[in-house]
Amino acid sequence: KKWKQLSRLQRSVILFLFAFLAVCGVISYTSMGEPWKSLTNKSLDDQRTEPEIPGLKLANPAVLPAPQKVDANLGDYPELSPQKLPKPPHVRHGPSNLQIKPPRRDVKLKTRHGTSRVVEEPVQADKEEKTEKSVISWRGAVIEPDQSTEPPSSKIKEPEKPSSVEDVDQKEPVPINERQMAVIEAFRHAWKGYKDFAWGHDELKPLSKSYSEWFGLGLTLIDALDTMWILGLKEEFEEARKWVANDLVFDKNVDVNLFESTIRILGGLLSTYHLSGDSLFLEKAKEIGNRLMPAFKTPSKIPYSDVNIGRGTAHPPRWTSDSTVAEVTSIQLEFRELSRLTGDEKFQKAVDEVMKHVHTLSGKNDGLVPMFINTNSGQFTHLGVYTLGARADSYYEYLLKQWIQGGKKENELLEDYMRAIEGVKKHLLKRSQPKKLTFVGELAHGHFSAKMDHLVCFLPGTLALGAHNGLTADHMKLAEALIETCYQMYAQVETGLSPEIVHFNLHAQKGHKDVEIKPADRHNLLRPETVESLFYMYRFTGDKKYQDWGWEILQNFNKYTRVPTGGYTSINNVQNPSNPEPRDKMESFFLGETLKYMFLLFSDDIDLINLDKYVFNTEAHPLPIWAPA
Ligand code: DMJ
Repeated sequence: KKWKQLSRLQRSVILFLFAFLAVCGVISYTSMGEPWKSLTNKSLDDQRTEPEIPGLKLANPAVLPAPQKVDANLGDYPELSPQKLPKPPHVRHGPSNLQIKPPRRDVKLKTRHGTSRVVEEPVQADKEEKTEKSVISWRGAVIEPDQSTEPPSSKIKEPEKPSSVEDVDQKEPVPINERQMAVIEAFRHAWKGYKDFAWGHDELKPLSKSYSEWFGLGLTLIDALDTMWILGLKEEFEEARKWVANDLVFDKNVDVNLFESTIRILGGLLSTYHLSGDSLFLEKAKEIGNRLMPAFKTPSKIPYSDVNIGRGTAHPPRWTSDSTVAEVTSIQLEFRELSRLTGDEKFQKAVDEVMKHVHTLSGKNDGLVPMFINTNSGQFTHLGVYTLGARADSYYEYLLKQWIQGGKKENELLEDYMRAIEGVKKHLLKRSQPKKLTFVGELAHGHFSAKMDHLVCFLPGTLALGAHNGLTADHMKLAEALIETCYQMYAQVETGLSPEIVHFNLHAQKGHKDVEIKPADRHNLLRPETVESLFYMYRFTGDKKYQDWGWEILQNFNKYTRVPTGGYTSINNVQNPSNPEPRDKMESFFLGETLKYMFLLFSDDIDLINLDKYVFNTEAHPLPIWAPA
């Protein structure tokens, strides 16, 4: 009625005003940008992490979901208002955008006398990166929020429990010290040799200035990726990353060992993906993971030792249908993590089946396992021989570490681990003369042998890790005794470097040390196990003697294994300081493990690979722990 009473002019003015307001509204809506868009169903769907392999869903809801974008799960958290939306995740496009945080501008060196001085930093700092808030960083490494292993819900609903983002961002970076600088220097020297004479090949031969191939997959380069990341070697990392992007080809008619390629290549790619957040490494990890799967096509589901990654065929060694027990039971951390990341359950299923089967097998001796298992029958073979050394070692290590990786829920793994350590105490532990060193020997058909491989020196670290995770304090006591023994395997030898195998004296004899070395065993391959255990012992006790022991070992590596033109070499004779007989080979684990553990041992930063967030695979590649304990 009123509208009709208005004049024509008044009606036109009112209509014009309405039209004007409507146009303004549309403009202001569209100019709100991404935060608004992300509230629409369409854009939410776009941002949701797609399964990496089409059509496949998460393997197992009990495990942590694959990393998701921070704003991907709004549907699960309806209480979130648009204003609370986190910043969109950082987008990576390639090498120039790699989210590497260099350690710092100035590296303060704490001298052993407590004074400090400033030296040139090992890598260039990047101004832009300093302001990037979406990046979680710890010294020398970065995790994007979408890489965090905590489910988004715990970050949102329990603000009192700091996430790894807050943990790290609020802390002052811990300066690199002199000993860590020495490790960086050693790494660079080793890398120089590899780069100059073996680039893209498996191993450096530093004396002949050439290389050797094992699988033809750039083994040293891949094994060293995460070490470079942790040491803050940005330029070297980027160069290696380019090689992975452009030259790493798995479609090759080549036989690879399932265990070695899993722990070094798959493990190295997965950990580098976690540290750098660069999806290139996950893509490559998926590819090698898929290419290794034919190994599990056996009558017993116990995998064959060898796979042709180009042809997709697998087979046991020529002379037997057996596989090595440590090999088939030390690929689980990697394949389980690959399932979690891809959502493809086949990887985890295959390796879990092996563990379940081994759990039920007869032929164990108080939890100790034989060294071989048949791929046809699925039964242990060569019964009656028990060692914590070659062919069995990492079976024990992975029992504990899988239990930790899975959030300490898989009781069978823990049971098998606890039983095995009781078996070690009952059958394999003895004391030497004259120093009464506790050592782990071997048992062959009821006969004890006082032989201990250097490989066994992983055990003190593993025992300490178990004790840190709530297992009996006895394990820590044993770890302390055993690491002393492993150190003596270096200290009692002329070069200060351990041989591959020692025999302990059980009876005191005049002029004899605890450690005896047979001519066939006096080589040193630059192995990591003692340094690895020193790292765990220092992390958990803070006792500086462990750092000092590691420092002695590094100096002896420099003295007897360093090749002036670049690289380090295995040696044939640790008992001859005037001629240790260089072997002309630098194993990939020297860069992948030995130098990495050295660097971590000398660090006082517990967030530099926090052991409550990461578990190291047996090749020193850190993988995330799935759920908080
Ligand atoms: C590495 O490949 C791994 O540590 C494995 O578990 C044992 N052998 C070497 C290092 O000695």
